[in-house]
Amino acid sequence: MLKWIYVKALIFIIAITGLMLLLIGCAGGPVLTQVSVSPEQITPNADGIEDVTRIGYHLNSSANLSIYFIDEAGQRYYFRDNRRRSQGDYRVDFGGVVAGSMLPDGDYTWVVEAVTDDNQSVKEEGTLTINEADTAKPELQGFSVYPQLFTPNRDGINDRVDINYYLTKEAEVLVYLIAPDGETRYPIAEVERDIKPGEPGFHTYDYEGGVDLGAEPPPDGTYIVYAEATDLVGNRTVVTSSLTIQEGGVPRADIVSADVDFYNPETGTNVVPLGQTLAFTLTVENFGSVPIRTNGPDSGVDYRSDENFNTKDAFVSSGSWRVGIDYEGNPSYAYPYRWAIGPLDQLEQRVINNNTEYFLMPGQRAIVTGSIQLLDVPADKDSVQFWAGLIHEDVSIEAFNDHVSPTPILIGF
Ligand SMILES: [Ca+2]
Ligand SMILES: [Ca+2]
Repeated sequence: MLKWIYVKALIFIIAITGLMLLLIGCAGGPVLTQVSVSPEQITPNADGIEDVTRIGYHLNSSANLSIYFIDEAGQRYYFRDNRRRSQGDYRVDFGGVVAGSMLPDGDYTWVVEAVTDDNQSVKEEGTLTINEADTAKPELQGFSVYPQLFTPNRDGINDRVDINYYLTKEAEVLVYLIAPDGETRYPIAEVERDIKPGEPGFHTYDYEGGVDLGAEPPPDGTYIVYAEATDLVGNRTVVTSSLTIQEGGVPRADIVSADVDFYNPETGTNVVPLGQTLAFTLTVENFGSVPIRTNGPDSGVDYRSDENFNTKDAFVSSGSWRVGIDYEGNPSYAYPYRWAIGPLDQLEQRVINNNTEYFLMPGQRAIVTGSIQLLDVPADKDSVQFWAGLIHEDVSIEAFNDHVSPTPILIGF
C-alpha cells in the first residue's frame, strides 16, 4: 500500500511540475515574433519603385531592439542599435541608408534582434539585395562663414555674416547656430536667389542676428555654424564652422529728458538777431546694452547756417549716431547740422580696419554742445522753431528722438 502512495505522489508531482513548465512556457514565449522584411530586393534611387523595404515585427514584451545588415565581408551596419521598445507591433521602412550613408549595391543579411531585460536574446535573419543604390552624397562645397567674429548691433561694423556654399545635388539643407550650451539652436534663413533652396548651385545666407527686426541676437559667445544636407534617398552630409558673437544687441540711446537748451551765448536768451549765434546743450545717454558708434564733427563745433555736415566733410556713416539740429522751413534734407554724440576725447576709441572709431558705451552719458551762426532766415517771420534729433544714420530716427524740444527762436526783424 505504501508503495502505491509513493507512486501516486510521484505522478502527482510530475504532473504539477509539467503543468507549471507549460504555464511558464506560455507566459514567456519568444519575445520577438512575426518578423518580416518585404520586398527582399530594393533599388534605392528615388525613382519611386522599390526604393524601400518594410520591416515588421512584434514584441511580446518590452526589449532592446536592434536591426542591422551584414555585408558579404561580414561588416555590420546598424539601422537600429539597442533601442528600447515596449510590447507591440512595429513597422519601419528601410531605404538603404545607415547613419546618413547609402549602402552600396550587394547582398546583405538582415538581422532583427531583441534582448529582454533578463538577457534573453532572440534574433531572426534573412537576405536583402540592394541594386541601383544612389550612393552620391550631397556636398556643401566651399562652405564658408565670413567674418567669423561678428558684432550684431547695427553700428555698421561687422554687423552681418555671409554664409556660402555650393550644393552639388538636390537636397534639403538646414543651417543653424548651435549655442555654447550644445543644445540651443538658432536657424538661419537662406537669401532667395535664382537658385531656389535645395537646388544644386551656389547658395548664400545673410545673417544679422535678428537685430534688423529689433530682436535681441543670440547671447555673446562662440557658436558652431552647422549645415546639414539630406538628399531624397537619405544620404546626408554635415559641415561645420564657428562664429563668435560679441557686443550683440539692439542699440538704444536718447536725449536725456528730451531736454535741449537753445540760447544766444551773448545774452543767454532765445533772441538771436541775424548774424548772431544760436547755441545748444543737451545730454545723450546710451541706455542699451551695446556700444553705439558716432562720428564728427566733434561736440562744440560751430556751423554757419549756410553750411551742413557734408560741407564739413563729415558724411553720413551707416550705423553711426549723431545729434542733429533742424528748423522750421528747412528747404533741404533733415538735420543739416550734426555733431558727434559727445566730445570725442570722452568717448571710447578703437582702431578698426585702420580707422579710429568712437563709441558711447552702455550706461555712459555725454554732453553735446554746438552752435549755428544765423546768416539768413528760412521763413518770412520773426520767430522760427528749432529742435534737436538723435539720428541713427541709415537706420532710423526713433519717434522719441525726433523733433525733440522744439523751441521758438526770435530772429528779430
Ligand atoms: Ca527604385
Ligand atoms: Ca557691429
